[in-house]
Amino acid sequence: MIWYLLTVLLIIPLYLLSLFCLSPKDKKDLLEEIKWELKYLWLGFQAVIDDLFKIWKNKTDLPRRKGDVVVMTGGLRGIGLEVIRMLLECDMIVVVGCRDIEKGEHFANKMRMEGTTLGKLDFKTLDVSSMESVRNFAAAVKKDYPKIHVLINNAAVMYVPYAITSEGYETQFATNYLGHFLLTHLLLKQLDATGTEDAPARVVHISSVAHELGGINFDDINFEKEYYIAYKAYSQSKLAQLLFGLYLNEILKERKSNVRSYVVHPGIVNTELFNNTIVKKTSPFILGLWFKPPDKGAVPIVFCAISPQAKHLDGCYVSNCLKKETPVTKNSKDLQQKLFNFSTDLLKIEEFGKS
Ligand SMILES: NC(=O)c1ccc[n+]([C@@H]2O[C@H](COP(=O)([O-])OP(=O)(O)OC[C@H]3O[C@@H](n4cnc5c(N)ncnc54)[C@H](OP(=O)(O)O)[C@@H]3O)[C@@H](O)[C@H]2O)c1
Ligand SMILES: *[C@@H]1O[C@H](CO)[C@@H](O)[C@H](O)[C@H]1NC(C)=O
Ligand SMILES: *[C@@H]1O[C@H](CO)[C@@H](O)[C@H](O)[C@H]1NC(C)=O
Ligand SMILES: CC(=O)N[C@H]1CO[C@H](CO)[C@@H](O)[C@@H]1O
Repeated sequence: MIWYLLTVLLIIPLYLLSLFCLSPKDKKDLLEEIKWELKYLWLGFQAVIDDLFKIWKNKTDLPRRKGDVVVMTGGLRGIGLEVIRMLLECDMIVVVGCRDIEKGEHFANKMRMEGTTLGKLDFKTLDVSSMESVRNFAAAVKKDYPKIHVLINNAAVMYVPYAITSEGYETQFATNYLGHFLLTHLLLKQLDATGTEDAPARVVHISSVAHELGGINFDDINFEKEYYIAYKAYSQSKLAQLLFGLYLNEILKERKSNVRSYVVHPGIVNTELFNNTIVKKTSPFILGLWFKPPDKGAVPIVFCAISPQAKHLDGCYVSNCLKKETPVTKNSKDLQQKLFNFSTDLLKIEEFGKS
């Protein structure tokens, strides 16, 4: 804790020093960046404390679901890897969309050697930041699996340097949100055909507390005009996921569909997602000391994906396996609809879920 504060105190003078050697515009941009850095440090601090008090709520049952199919994006490290392990314990078929299939096979062998014998793993190529790759992945999944019980939108990048994908989207927006929006659209029919009234199929979106700092930059979604602050773009992408997750559940209920949508904050978890943060660069041991280990981060995700006890949490934002209210969950109907319309327009989707 002391170290955390010391790190923050160290960073500030460093920033102030660099302020002296900049032009007025650069100064303004840097000040804005510092503001975001501090906002994140404060939010992260609060979230770590929240986890410390509530981690005992980390329960999930692991019901036998022999042969049921889960599709998940990203999962060869961090939280996703632990989610896979738990789903295999339930004897499920886990279809993982990842960029490096060989790495997948390697992990599969390792997991088998470590004693996970149940279930089945299937790796398929997916770069979720590319809409073309998402379409190919969805087609390959549908071909092999007419039934899909759960979709987990897990893959993400955080605080990456500014880059625009070949299709013209800012990387964090494309990876964390838009690719998953499209994937959900493309697999919804399968999910719908699989779910029943008693046991609806589930879509689980992994959002983050970071959504609390975000806004949706509709006029400049890719930060082409505005100065790019990686923190701001990450918040935007995680807010977008939350808004979509909440709205999707409303549409599904309206359509009397047998699919339900959940949004999860896994906690502040020690993974490589933090590679680009100042805390990890300056004092990595803080992560090991204070952050949740990945297997604990996986619990609320698995809970929302398969636990009968989570049934009533559809359409909620879930943290430490509990429903959590934030300003966004309380009051964002218009924003949800605006983003939904914006996204379907962007991707030229005529009717969501009908493909
Ligand atoms: N860690 C936390 O404290 C925290 C807090 C709140 C929310 N979350 C959320 O939890 C989820 C899991 O994060 P994590 O902490 O486990 O992160 P992580 O260890 O960095 O794992 C991210 C995963 O996403 C995959 N991925 C990234 N870009 C991809 C792309 N373009 N196409 C396909 N896969 C891609 C990575 O695969 P590669 O091996 O191919 O890179 C990796 O498997 C994320 O949605 C994150 O936003 C985490
Ligand atoms: C994160 O950092 C570790 C240690 O420096 C490195 O081994 C790993 O490849 C990095 N991962 C990512 C995704 O940048
Ligand atoms: C979104 O689109 C629907 C249908 O086209 C329309 O009725 C609604 O007013 C739009 N909402 C917003 C906030 O743009
Ligand atoms: C499912 C799971 O991981 N449960 C763990 C929750 O935390 C308690 C206390 O740390 C552990 O004993 C449980 O195994």
